[in-house]
Amino acid sequence: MSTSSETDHRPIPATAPRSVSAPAAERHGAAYGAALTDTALAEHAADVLRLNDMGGWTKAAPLLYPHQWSWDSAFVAIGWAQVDVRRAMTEQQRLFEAQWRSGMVPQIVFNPDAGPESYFPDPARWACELSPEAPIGIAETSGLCQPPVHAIAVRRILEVARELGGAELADVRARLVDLFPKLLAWHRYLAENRDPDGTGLVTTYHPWEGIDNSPRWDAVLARLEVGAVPPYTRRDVQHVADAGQRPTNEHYDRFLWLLELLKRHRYDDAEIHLHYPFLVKDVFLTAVLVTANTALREIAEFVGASDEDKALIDLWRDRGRKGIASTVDARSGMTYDLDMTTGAPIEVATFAGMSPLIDGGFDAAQRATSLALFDSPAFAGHPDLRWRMLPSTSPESEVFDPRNYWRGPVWPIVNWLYWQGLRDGGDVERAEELRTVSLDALRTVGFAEYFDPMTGEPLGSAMQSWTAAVALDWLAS
Ligand code: 9WN
Repeated sequence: MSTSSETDHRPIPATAPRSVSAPAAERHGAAYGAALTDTALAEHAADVLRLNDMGGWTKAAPLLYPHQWSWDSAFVAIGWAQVDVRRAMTEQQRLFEAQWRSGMVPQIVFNPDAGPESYFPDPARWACELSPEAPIGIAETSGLCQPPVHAIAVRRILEVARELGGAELADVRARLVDLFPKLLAWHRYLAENRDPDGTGLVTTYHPWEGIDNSPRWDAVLARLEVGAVPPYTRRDVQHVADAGQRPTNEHYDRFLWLLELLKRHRYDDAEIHLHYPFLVKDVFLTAVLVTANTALREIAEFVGASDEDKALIDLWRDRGRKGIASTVDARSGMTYDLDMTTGAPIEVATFAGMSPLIDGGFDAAQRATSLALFDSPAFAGHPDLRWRMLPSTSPESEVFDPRNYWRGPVWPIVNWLYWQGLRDGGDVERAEELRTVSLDALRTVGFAEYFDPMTGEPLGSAMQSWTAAVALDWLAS
């Protein structure tokens, strides 16, 4: 498999040798081929993980993302579990070495060998040493976090280890005893520091906390009064075929202005909640935390955690479910984020609107409403979609843009989370259909970061680790 270009989404036929160079004309929209066998697809996916493997941790993508990203790393561990279960555990342990004292697991753990030009913003711009909570001397990180997929990943690792038994299971068990308190501290950070009023809803501070240029943030970003942002050079646009697949410069200025404000508050959660202009109760982040708590509860049982810890996890999970229920819009049935500055719901039709489907334990009637929306023409049931998968923004929305990042393209990892929630909630047939079409899509699109929902054109980075990882898990499930 060539590593020459991250925009090189060229096909790999079932019989192709690993290193081939393809003409530029083949780069986009080309098919791996529906005929690719499951074994060959799994082999190619494992190759992507090996290609991005930095020895104990995995780059999110070869060039665009040369560091360890938090939720990428969790998905990556889910993929590694199918290749090497011990390596999967190491992935999560390495990430948690960079955990902040507050419990926060940082969005990015920087590779000290990659150099300041490898990605922007770099550690100097983040200046995390301003916070007494940062892991100074241990790792250089960013000062934000991302959705807590980690306990979900660890539960999956445990499942695989249980199937393997023997030395593998013993190894995973020993390492889990060490990791469990760190996972608990991470969930405590989200449940307390990111929800000081105990609403059950997690506050997000920045688009970089996962869903970068989603139209969910447009109104909040638009009303920011952007002050002096120190000069910067974007690196991201150098690694994609065209800048139209990435956030605009206007958005980048706003992202960086928010970063300046976070630094002024020394990344202090209490101060941020009082004085900062981007505070959104995030339904997607919250729903992921709910299902991560469901997973953590199972892990707690396995490691023999105290009754007190188990009760705490139950409390966080139940509070999260209630929080999500409070965001359901009576008219549309969608769950909407809450803009804490105005107190108003953010009524934009994105994948986050069906968040009750992400955890199997949400109220059955609400799940039915969410599933009907999921399959409606507003989302996966839109007649022009190439595959019946969930696009990041509704194709019926006026802001839908099928090639721009989180404003329309399909993200396989998001579909993986919905697939898991459908399965766990008992919508087994729908889950199975989603798994099958997702694999069909990946056979054709390859392991692109995201793709055009209508044409299937691969977009963003090629050889994106987490896309390969979910393919491996879907193949094994
Ligand atoms: C900023 C690594 C990350 C993902 C995010 C995705 C994108 C980064 C960027 O890539 O964000 O974190 O530079 O655009 O939006 O979800 O974790 O894959």
